[in-house]
Amino acid sequence: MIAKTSNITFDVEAVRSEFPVLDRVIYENKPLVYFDSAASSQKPRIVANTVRDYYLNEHANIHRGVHFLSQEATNKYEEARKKVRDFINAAYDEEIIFTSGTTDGINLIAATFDKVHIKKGDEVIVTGMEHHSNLVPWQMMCERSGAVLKFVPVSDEGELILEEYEALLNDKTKLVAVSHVSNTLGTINPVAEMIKSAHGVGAQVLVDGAQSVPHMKIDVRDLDCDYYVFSGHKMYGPTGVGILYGKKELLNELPPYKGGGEMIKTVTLEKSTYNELPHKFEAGTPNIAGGIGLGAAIDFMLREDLTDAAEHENRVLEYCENRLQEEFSDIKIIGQAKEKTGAVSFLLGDIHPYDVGVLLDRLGIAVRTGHHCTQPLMNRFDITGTVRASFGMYNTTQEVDALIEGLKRAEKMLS
Ligand code: 7TS
Repeated sequence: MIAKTSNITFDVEAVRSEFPVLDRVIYENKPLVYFDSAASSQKPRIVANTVRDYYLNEHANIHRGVHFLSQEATNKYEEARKKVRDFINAAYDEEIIFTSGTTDGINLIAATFDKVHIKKGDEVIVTGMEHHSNLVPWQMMCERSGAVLKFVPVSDEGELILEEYEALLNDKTKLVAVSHVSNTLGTINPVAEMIKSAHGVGAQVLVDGAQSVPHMKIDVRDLDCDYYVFSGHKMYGPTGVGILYGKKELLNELPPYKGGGEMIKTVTLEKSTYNELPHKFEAGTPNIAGGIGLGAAIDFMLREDLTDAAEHENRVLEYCENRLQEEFSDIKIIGQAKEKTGAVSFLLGDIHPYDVGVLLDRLGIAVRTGHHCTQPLMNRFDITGTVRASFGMYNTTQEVDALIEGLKRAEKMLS
């Protein structure tokens, strides 16, 4: 099927044909419907083949070898860094730090930032909708440094209350950490505006882009964010690799995170001096295959017009929300923000989300249930969990129809 809405042409069947797993039939005769891309997306052939070819034909350790294979692998890894740089429109290669994922990138900043920027009584702002990965590291940093953690509240619609955010900002605010897109609600936060306000009081901003990079074009220079973190595995790439973008002058101010090979310039028994960016933050042998595979994931994404792909995904999301509301009198959608992408969270009557998830699974439909690593957000809405359907560019409205039929069965059996 070629989806045509307004003037977009997006060939979802051609995209799907790149993902062999989507052809699977499970539990005897149930075609797999994969609605769990917010947890991890599926992988297209080009990514799997690139990783396989690397291991079978190209592997050697990088950056330190004089021999052919090492140089070839180094070139491929560094080419991937440039692809990431261009993909998010960073200015310099050395602003792109390979990490093991979003969690690792946030921990890198949280483990080093206080050493140069925080004194007792300073303030750090996070929001009430953060993934635990963008909350717990800041709690740890504040505990260690004596900084005070402040929270931007979330409205009933699932949006950040921006007046309250503005009121929290003051000259003690040193850092703001905010997700670009909520993994639970799908809310797109107005991060450009929030960054501008934070800079107004001299604070730096880290944006958690785990759920935005798969769904929208990111321009870190346009956003003017200080740090931007994301994971390869949520954007059609391999697991175990991610990116920390940071402004060069700010990364230069931070001390190293991990000590070891690669991150040093000179070492004596007593003391070491440290390498330049990006190597200063890349101690040890990295996930070479992951980095090169992430480059292939970017190639895959750029084959599509990303605006068209996003429009297709948003059409599937909107269709899903509309059908949920039309077909079920007792449905509660958690998160009704004006700007959303990627995911819809809901509750069906008083049926436990876990029971809905198990029944849908038996019908071949993969959704996620529970608190989605956002327990404070669950407390905010006075619930213990939701059912979440999340989307990639390979999902279709026909798959949403299968979800709706599955939910009807669940309602009949479980209410
Ligand atoms: N931040 C956000 C907004 C996320 O959605 C996730 C993962 C992370 C950080 C952590 O990413 P990682 O790659 O380091 O693990 N989110 C989810 C999810 O929604 N379901 O499973 C993982």
